[in-house]
Formats: sequence, C-alpha cells, structure tokens
Amino acid sequence: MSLKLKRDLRNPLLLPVPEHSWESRFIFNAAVVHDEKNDLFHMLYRAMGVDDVSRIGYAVSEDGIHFARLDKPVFSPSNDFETKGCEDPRITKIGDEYYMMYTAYSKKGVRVSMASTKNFITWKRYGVVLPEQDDKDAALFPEKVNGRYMLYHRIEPDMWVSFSDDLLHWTDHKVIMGPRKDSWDSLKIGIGAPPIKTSHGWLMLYHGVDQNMVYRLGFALFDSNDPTKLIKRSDEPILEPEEDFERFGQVPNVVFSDAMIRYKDEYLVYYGGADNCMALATIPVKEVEKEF
Ligand code: BMA
Repeated sequence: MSLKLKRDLRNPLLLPVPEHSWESRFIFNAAVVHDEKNDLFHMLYRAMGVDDVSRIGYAVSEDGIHFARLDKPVFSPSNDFETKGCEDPRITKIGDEYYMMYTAYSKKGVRVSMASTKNFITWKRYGVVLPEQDDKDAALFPEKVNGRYMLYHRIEPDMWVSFSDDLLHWTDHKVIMGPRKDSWDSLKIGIGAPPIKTSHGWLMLYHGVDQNMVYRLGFALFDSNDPTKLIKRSDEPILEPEEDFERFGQVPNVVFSDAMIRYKDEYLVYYGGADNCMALATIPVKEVEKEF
C-alpha cells in the first residue's frame, strides 16, 4: 500500500488579498514552523501582486488552520540577486534563531540565500550562500550531523547536499538523489521541507516533476548517521494535483511544499496549490513509520 496524504476539508486555507497590491494575485509555497513554547504556528508565505515580484508575508495561528496576516510583507527584495523576488522560503530553528533559506531570483538566475530572525518581523540577512550557479530549493538540517551543519539543495535536475561549520561557507557538494525514468519524478526533483529526525532516519518531503510538468509530492528516508545515504523513497506520489485549486491557477497541476511539521501524532504538510493559494494535508506519524 502506498502512503497518501489526506487533504484538510477547509482547504484552501489562505488566498491572495486583492486589496493589498503586493499579494493581490498569488500567495503560495509557505514555510511553517510550530513554536512549542508559545504553542503558535508561524507562516512565511510567498506573495505576488501587481509588479510580479515575490515578497514574503507573515501569518500566525493558534490551531494551524486559521491564520491572521499582516498587511505588509515582512521580507522584500533588497539586493541585485533578488530584483525579481524572494521565493519559496523554508525555515529551520537552530538554537533560538529561525533560519530561512530562500530562492533569490534576478536576471543573474536563481541562487540560495539565507536570512535569520527571532520574531519573523526583523531579519538579519546573509545574502547568497551557495556558489555562483543556478541553485534553489534549499533546506537546513535542524542540528549538526557528525559535527557539521548540512544543507539539502537542488541543482537541476538532482538533489544535492553540502556541509558547513558556520552556515555561511558550504563545501563537499555531492548529489544524493536524482529523477527516476518513467516515474512521477522523472524530470527533476527538489526538497520540500527541512528534514525531520525519526527513529528510522531523516524523513524528507520532496517534490517531483514529470515530463508533463505535473508537480507531485513524495517521501524519502535518509540514514540517521549519514544523511547522504538514501534508504527509501516513495514509488507512488503521496499527494498529486486533483482538486480544482491544485489543477488551475498561476501554474496548472502543481502541489508544491516547503513545510512539514510533526504536530501531536500527525505530520502536517502545508503546500501551495497551482502557485495560487495555501492548503494543508496530513498523515498520521504511525502510518509513515510503518512504511518508512
Ligand atoms: C518551481 C518554483 C516553485 C513553483 C514551481 C511550479 O520552479 O518556482 O516556486 O511552485 O516551480 O511552478
């Protein structure tokens, strides 16, 4: 039996806001973390409005379903690498700091950039952290593994890993997983959410794209002690575009996720539908443990 995520019946959870020029057209591909101390869900979402530039908006929730949003973006382009936008944030908490990896987009191409915050409003920016070539879909591990920080990222069409002592200088770049011929992930793949440590290994949510440009989601499991070693990955997608809000939008036939949280006895997967809105799908932790 292959694993399937279950959509929340209240989907889509967040839509664009026509009155706000910066988020009037599309909101999608959000990072979400659960702050255990305050029992709050913090969301950073990608927004596009009249000028087609991606900015990042902030929303907060007590239940992970109903989010209150700010009127203004909390993170906007600020340098030559981001003139076309700051896209697809992914957050990892390390110590008491939330690190956001995001795609800086400009005429130079796409680059992995980093910023950090304690409050989701004020930011420290570190700029582009990976070498000068097209690279995106980056997510940090929540802890050092074998004494070093680790980062999964994507240089088309494969997923890569890099290592660092200080989060700023990344070395030992290596491919860890690639597309599979004649499969739902045959064209290219990229990480979804930052990996989650389980008793079986590091659980990773990823997206796969096929020859028809359909974006689907799957799981991959990596070795606990050596997360460059793939143990298992989904033969079948765990979520694929079926609902209207996933099939029609800015880009049709897309489910794309930047966030998976373990909350109580479930994994919560927040995802963008057709590059247009935000939605939620879930799966019991026990079900995943049986298969992965
Ligand atoms: C990718 C990224 C995502 C987007 C997806 C589908 O390249 O730009 O932000 O969701 O394409 O359009």
